[in-house]
Amino acid sequence: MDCLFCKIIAGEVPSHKVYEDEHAYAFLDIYPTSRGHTVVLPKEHITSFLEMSEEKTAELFASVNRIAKKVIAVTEAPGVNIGINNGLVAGQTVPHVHVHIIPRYENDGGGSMHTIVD
Ligand code: DGP
Repeated sequence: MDCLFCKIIAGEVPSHKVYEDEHAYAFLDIYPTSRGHTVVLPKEHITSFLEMSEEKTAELFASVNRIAKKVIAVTEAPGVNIGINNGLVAGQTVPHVHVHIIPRYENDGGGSMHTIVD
């Protein structure tokens, strides 16, 4: 499988790993939107969030919840965006489902996630 994120999980491509469990793997985004920007992936290769079962989704988001709490504890960010770019037109650049955890800081210049569709 020629998938960048599968290669990261396998250790064939280096990453700054921040978390790993049975179902999920997380690392720092190479192009961070903010300090502590983390990406969480299911270990099993799947391209679209919309193809995931409720069970797999629950497993992934249990890990996202755990990781987000740790990221916020470490960064002391007062807020966080948690989201998925699903599909090319939505900005998904890597075809392996991944959840962004983006710590947010006072006056960091970013808008809210719905700014784009308002
Ligand atoms: P998205 O645009 O939602 O598909 O986000 C993909 C993210 O993955 C993007 O913010 C940059 C990050 N990324 C892409 N390639 C690499 C890589 O090789 N290493 C790391 N750490 N992050 C990567």
